[in-house]
Amino acid sequence: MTDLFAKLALDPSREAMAEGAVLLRGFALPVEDQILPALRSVVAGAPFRHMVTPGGYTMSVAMSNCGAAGWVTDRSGYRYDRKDPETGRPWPALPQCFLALATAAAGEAGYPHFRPDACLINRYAPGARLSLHQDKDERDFLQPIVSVSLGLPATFQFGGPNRSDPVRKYALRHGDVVVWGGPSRLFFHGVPELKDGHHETLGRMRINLTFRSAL
Ligand SMILES: O=C(O)CCC(=O)C(=O)O
Ligand SMILES: [Mn+2]
Repeated sequence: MTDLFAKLALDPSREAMAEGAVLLRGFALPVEDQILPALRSVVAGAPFRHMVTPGGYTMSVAMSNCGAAGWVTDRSGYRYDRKDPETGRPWPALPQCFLALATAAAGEAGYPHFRPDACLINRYAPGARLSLHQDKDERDFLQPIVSVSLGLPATFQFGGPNRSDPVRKYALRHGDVVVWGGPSRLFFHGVPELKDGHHETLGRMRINLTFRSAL
């Protein structure tokens, strides 16, 4: 048992998902009053849009970004771009409370040196989904991914290094944070179709923030 696994065994709000991957239940709840207004101001400057994959498929998840770089896709490929292609302007800065939440979650999961420079913001309406994929457009795979769930609950599928590996399913709720890095940094993951429902603060949607060290 690694030190991290030993520590997790003592705390019921922490679930080990794989080596290097941990689910921190409710970790964002104490700061949701800061996160939600900051999110509103980010998306006022960089509105949600449905991007197109290189294969020509329009994604069901609407996306925006903040930070020094943003993840984008279009017919020419997937990449990080310092400018929002919709506005031609730099993405809104990473709010201080986003940075504090992401670095605290990473520290809790055993990655004390994580300094994200990109935050992809996903908005799922009922029926939206994100098929199984790896996060592999970042430059430094030694840095983890920190993923914050807000609003409607979702199922998170977390597999292994190959697309065909079996997936485990986790019910992610408002305020949950998943961190994966180290041996599981490139593990396949995805979100099947969001079920309809109503969340008391966000209504009929799920928002996910994923923090990356991209540049
Ligand atoms: O919405 C989620 O929980 C996962 C999002 C994700 O995997 C991504 O944005 O790359
Ligand atoms: Mn991903």
